[in-house]
Amino acid sequence: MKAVYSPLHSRHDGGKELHRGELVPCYEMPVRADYILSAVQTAGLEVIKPRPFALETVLKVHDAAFVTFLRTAFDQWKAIGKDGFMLPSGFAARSMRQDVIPPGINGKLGYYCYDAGTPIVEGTWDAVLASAHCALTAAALVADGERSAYALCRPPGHHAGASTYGGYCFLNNAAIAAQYLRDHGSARVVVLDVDYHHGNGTQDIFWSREDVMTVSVHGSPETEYPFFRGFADERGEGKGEGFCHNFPLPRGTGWDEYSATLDQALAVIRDYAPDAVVISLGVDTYENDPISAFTLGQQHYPLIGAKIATLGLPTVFVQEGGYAVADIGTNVANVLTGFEQ
Ligand code: SP5
Ligand code: ZN
Repeated sequence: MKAVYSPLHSRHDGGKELHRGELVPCYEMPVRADYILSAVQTAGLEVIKPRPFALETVLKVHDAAFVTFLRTAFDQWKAIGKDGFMLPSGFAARSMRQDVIPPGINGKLGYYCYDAGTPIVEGTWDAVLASAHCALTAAALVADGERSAYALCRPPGHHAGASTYGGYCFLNNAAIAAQYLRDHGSARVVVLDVDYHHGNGTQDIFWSREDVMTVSVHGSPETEYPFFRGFADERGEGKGEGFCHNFPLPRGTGWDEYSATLDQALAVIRDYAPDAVVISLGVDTYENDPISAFTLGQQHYPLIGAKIATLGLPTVFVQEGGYAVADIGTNVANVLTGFEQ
């Protein structure tokens, strides 16, 4: 399997996130990608650079004004004399108007962003676009006939909606990859999200669609981020009704329950009979993850890969979360080698 990697990811660095009432260095840090790169090279994957793609590939799933905001946000920040990192200081919550896009940068931040953990720095857009291009390149490899490909995306993407960002995510790399597969020969695509956190952005993007099913196994939003999405009764809407499946699990979930739930998710996918699958691959389900509460061990990640392989489908792996940095590379590589065996 090929791995797609861009060193531009490191341009997204230097921000802080609000965590339990304190501004702390971001858990989503550049060294994550360094560990993953090293581990997938050791595992024998061939590492290639992303190809460039037209911005239209991104605009198929994201709102144009939102993408313009992401591209120009830091310039607007500098124009008001600021530097460093950008976080919003007010949100369009219930009872606030949703139809007004504020002209100023501080208002815009609160309009498009939904948490205080996802700073933008000067190099963020360069990294975000390169990350999307990694996902698109992996999707193109699979659309052109490879059995599978791995996109080493950083920043991650699955919390980014059509016109919203948060959860360390800006553009939804997995959704962009799924849409690319739809446009290049796959009539039905599934995004299976095994990150610890619910893939609310991916769900949002495909909520009303029957041609892309979203399936997510994650920590219950009753206690876990993103708190307001990811419940089992969310099933999609309109034409998309019945094409969204959520499997929330309680804190403390270990391999036995996780594995049985993943089997249920895979059964739903088999029933749908897609032409291809995109895996939102987070390894924050790991027992030593600093912000998560499942108890999977290193030995379980090859088993996840092997289970995904039983679908027998063209598969695009897209990197999402995982914050136990010393072990993140091993855990990711273990999923990929477990898939290939
Ligand atoms: C891509 C991804 O994995 N994004 C995760 C974003 C999570 N951000 C908020 C984390 C809040 C963690 N709170 C820890 C307290 C646990 N009780
Ligand atoms: Zn996560």
